[in-house]
Amino acid sequence: MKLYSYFRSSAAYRVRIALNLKGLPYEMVPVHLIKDGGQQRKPEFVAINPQKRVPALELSSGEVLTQSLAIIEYLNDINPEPPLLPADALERAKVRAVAQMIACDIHPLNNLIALQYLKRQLKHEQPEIDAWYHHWVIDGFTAIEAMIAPAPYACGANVTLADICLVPQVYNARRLKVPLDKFPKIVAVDAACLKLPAFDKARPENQPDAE
Ligand SMILES: N[C@@H](CCC(=O)N[C@@H](CS)C(=O)NCC(=O)O)C(=O)O
Repeated sequence: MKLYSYFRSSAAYRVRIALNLKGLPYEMVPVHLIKDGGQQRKPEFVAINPQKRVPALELSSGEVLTQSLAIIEYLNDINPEPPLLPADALERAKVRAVAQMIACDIHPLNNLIALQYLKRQLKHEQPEIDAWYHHWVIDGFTAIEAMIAPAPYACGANVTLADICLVPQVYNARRLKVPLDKFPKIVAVDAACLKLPAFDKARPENQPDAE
């Protein structure tokens, strides 16, 4: 399999964690989201993912999957061990809720393309953009903090899709200097996850394209 990735992309980071947890080997194809006006906009990459975003996962069949949550659920379906979602339907819905709070509610407001639009098209100043970023992370993290009980992972004793989404979002928040002191549970889950080799190996700074 080939993973089209960018070291700082939190959506690609999620898929790297899942591939590592499943012990699946993959070839990394870096797509630099800034250099050359964004390599995701080059025709070669648009042919792979018309949405011009990473991650994209090319399977050995040549089929390409996009959208980190869809990719991770596919990997979980075809390689059930270790499970990334609980067997119980109620618990599974709770895990998906945390994952979607990050992937659907926080991340889209804060990802590169949204921040670039605020700056380039809407002409906002950097302090306003930083305030926007902080606002949506704090808003989302406040809700997640109330919903999780580290044990030691976000939804219990096993790593789930919730942790896979949370750790990259915490990385992102730290990089943009969001204060995390009001989120001790989130910080504890992040620390527990990063002790695992699958998470550690997926860290942005451990990627071949890291700068
Ligand atoms: N919902 C998508 C989000 C993918 C996404 O937005 N990726 C960002 C990087 S984290 C990207 O490629 N952005 C391209 C750009 O900013 O031009 C997923 O979960 O895969």
